[in-house]
Amino acid sequence: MLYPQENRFRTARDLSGYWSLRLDPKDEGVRRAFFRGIGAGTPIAVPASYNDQLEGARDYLGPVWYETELTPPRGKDGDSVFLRFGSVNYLAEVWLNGKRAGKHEGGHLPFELEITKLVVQGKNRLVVRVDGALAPDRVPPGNVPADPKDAFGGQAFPPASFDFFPYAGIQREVHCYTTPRGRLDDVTVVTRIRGKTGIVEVTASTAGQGSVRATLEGFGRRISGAASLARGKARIVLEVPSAKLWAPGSPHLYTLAVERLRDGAPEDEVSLAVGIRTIEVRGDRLLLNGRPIALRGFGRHEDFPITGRTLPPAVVVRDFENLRWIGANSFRTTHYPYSESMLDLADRLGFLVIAETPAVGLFFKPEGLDKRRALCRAFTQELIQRDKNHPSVVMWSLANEPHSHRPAAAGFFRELAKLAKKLDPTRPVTLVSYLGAGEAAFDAMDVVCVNRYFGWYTESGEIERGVAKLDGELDRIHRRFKKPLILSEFGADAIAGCHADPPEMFSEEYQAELIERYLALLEKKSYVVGAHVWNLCDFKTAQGVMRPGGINHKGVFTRDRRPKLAAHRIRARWRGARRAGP
Ligand code: ADA
Repeated sequence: MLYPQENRFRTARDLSGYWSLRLDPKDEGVRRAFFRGIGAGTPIAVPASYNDQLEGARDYLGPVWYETELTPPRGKDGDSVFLRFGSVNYLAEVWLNGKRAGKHEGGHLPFELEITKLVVQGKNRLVVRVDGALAPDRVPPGNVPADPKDAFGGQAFPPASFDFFPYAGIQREVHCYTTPRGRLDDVTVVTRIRGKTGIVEVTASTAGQGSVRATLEGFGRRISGAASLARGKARIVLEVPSAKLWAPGSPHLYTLAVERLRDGAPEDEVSLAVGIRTIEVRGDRLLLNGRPIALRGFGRHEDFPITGRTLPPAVVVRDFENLRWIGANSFRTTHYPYSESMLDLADRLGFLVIAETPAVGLFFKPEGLDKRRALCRAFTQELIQRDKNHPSVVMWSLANEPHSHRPAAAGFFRELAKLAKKLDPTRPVTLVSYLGAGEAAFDAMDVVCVNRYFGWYTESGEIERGVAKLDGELDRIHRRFKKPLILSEFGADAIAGCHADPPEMFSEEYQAELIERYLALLEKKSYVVGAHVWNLCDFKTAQGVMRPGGINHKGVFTRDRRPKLAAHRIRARWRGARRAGP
């Protein structure tokens, strides 16, 4: 899905700012026609979760009503006008001037609604109803009755089946934008390498007759090609001699301009950044541009005080600065797609991203399973459609820690892996499991990702015993699946400022010692292609006996981005001895 852009054919307006909000605890807003105007509302910042902005709204998960005034950008006669929401969590229904524009289910992924026939020049009233409720047939699920076999339900408030706060609201930018009559609907870029030549294959989709021209510029080169449209598509292959490849440390980006032509005259144009790189699995290795690569990095959250699930740009910049400082080259978008601007920066700065769907805490009891399956297919499709052109995205993660004990799980993920590879045959697919050798779904994956907390949740207080247990188990998992393995989560809670010598649980020393011992073990495993510490930063969770102050303290940085002892020790390791290993 193309991000809104402004050029000679297109206009876009960002609707960020102060909207009005009204809680609707009795769910009477539709009956009282709030969609014609919500009446008495309170100022609310968009984009941002609403939970921490308003007194008394923290644990309220909807429905809420948003309202703002929209003056559309001035396009040309015959243009189409769209509304695009970067993310609304969880269910959004949209009205313009009292008329229904559409709806979308699922947070963290964009959706757009055409409003050409609803919008007027001048002032329009935009109203959005948001329902952030937790439910067993949603993805991610919540309000799931506790059942040790299926879900760690019941012990958190709000009752999420996942370990992060269920922030809700309009959490990413909203744009109103226009496209010309003969608009480009989509562009897909695939890159290959032949010797020193980069191959950039551009596929453009658009309706009607005519042709498409693609022009790639960068590093003193300007290479152009064109192709006629056939059945709504045009495919152009550009060859780049002595190409500057994209990789961490040298994230070379070209600029691609794609024009839609009719009788030789341009009618529409979009531009995007292109990184020439390849990613593939070969035996036990993960190869970037044909060379073994190891992922050093973190699981994270889009999480910050007051703004909730929305990271202010300055915090995004700070997080990348901290990732560079510590010597990381990678992160996983745990446990949901991150913002497009975050991935644009990962492209520019050279980070390897495992892009994950919002499927966390999935369980496979028959009730609601068909709905969860349909949502997982939709979200996988929406994720790949949104992020397929980012060179930084090197792998798709279909889920985090599904409760795969039930037989239905393996088939569920086999189908999902097939869908992902059909949509994007160029990237490896993975699943992140806590089952390990018992995760039958790994048979359908290209890479095996495992989360392990030996020495924390089990072997508590005994790092040595935990590491020894991990040593044997990783080998067992590799013997079973014979695929590259990423330890996608490991770590320990450390309350910043809590110190103990000898180390003891919840002290910074214990966290640092455990992480260092894990990293030392992973360096010895030739089939380990990645180490992602859990977590880059402390983050907000639901309330529960394991989360003091409603915070998960496994960050190696605090929630306000200050380094703990573990951050310094990891930095010494990752920046001290540069090697291929994680
Ligand atoms: C799991 C889960 C994380 C977090 C972590 C922890 O691996 O994937 O989201 O909950 O455990 O801190 O216990």
